[in-house]
Amino acid sequence: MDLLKQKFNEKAIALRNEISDILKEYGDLKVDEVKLKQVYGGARGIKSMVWETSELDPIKGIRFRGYSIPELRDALPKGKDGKEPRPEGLFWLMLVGEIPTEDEVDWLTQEWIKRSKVPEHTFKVLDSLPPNTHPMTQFTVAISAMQSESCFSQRYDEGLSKADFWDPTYEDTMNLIARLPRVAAYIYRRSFFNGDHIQPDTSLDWAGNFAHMLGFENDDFKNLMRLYMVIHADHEGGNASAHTTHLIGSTLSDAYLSLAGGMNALAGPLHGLANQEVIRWIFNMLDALGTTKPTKEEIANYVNSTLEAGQVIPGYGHAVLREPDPRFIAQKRFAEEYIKGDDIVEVVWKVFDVVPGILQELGKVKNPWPNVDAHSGALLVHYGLKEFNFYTVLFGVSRTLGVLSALCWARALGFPLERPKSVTTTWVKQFLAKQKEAIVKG
Ligand code: HAX
Repeated sequence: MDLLKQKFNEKAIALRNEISDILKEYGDLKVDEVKLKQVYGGARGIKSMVWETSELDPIKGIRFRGYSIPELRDALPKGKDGKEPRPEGLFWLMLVGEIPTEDEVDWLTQEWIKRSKVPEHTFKVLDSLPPNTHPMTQFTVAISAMQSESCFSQRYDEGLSKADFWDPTYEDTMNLIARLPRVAAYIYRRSFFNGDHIQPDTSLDWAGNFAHMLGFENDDFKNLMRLYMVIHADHEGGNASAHTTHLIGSTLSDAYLSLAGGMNALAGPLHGLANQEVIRWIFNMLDALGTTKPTKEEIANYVNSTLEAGQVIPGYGHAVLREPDPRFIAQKRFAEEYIKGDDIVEVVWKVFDVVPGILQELGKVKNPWPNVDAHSGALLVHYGLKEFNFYTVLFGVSRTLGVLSALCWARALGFPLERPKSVTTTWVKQFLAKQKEAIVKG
């Protein structure tokens, strides 16, 4: 058993015992109350699942095992030039709750290289799709196609004890993460470069090699990929891609099928696809205004016309956050350090000055601030990655780190099938009638 797997198993056994004791003593304690507006309102804020790898605070934003993004940037082992954190380190942290050493991260890079061979039929399946198929569709098709390699599914068929569910889930997780950069790069090159594919460079780290296979050799772009893969990796359990992966996983679908479902959720414009929508919206605005340097007044007019057309401003708002997203701030910091003065980045910052005030004035938007997707496109465009409909695939590769480490935990802790209760509006009316009756009776 490899060191990471062994560490994970030890931590999991300890936590499983702790949870069992907690539930024995406190299992009947109430942790939440559910209001009718939450029942109709997308279950916002209802505490109803456990997610060990990260936690989201409305004000402070995301914490990965207690570490904020700036703290991670300091604490995690870095890429070649020592600037941006390597996603391998974040995966280690999410999985076992410890900041890894440089050697441990190097080991993980090597381990993923060893596991990175994508089954040949995956490419054939991809090649059978029209090249203009949306890259997210190609991505989920490829993940599903690789399911034929699932260790969990194979061992379950052979007869697997519940106590061992975590073991092949760990193997599936490691294999998937190792292979997805190649799959994503293959989709990119077939969709936009006539299938002129680039072979992996095994001397590079996971994110550096991903950048290389996409066709970007610039060291700063490799740094961007390291940062991008870190900040998009996890956002606690309730977001749509995480929750979908978790829900599907709870049926004991393997990591491939669970992840494919999660990625389909990520492909919605209110979630991960917003990164494509933001940059499109910005370029449409610049086209409409006929300038690459719009004034704040011009931006405000365009924002109002989008709202008047009954559309949302992509990249703004969040179901949980109530302050600017630290992932937006991390990308702003990157832009300030690496590419200050870029026209599109300047536009993103001006939009940031203008949009919150307008959304606040609408009076209904709970969070007028930018989210992660408001900035990412401008950085990618700067380095020449201008195929907007590929952006969510980058998000997806990163998000896999979080949702699959969480799936390992769900298996190790023996979480049951997820099955919340639904009600009908008839039930709601009867419930209200009984409440009124009770009030009248006094
Ligand atoms: N522009 C215009 N109106 C907005 C808005 C925005 N950016 N954000 C919220 N609103 C509106 C909602 O549409 C809703 O209007 P109605 O009552 O008329 O339906 C109202 O404000 C209240 O919504 P909310 O409670 O503030 O927000 P929700 O929790 O319901 O939704 C969303 C959160 C992220 C879906 C929402 O803010 C949105 O649509 N934003 C734009 C799309 C986007 O950027 N999505 C990416 C989010 C981050 C993410 O998951 N990345 O992957």
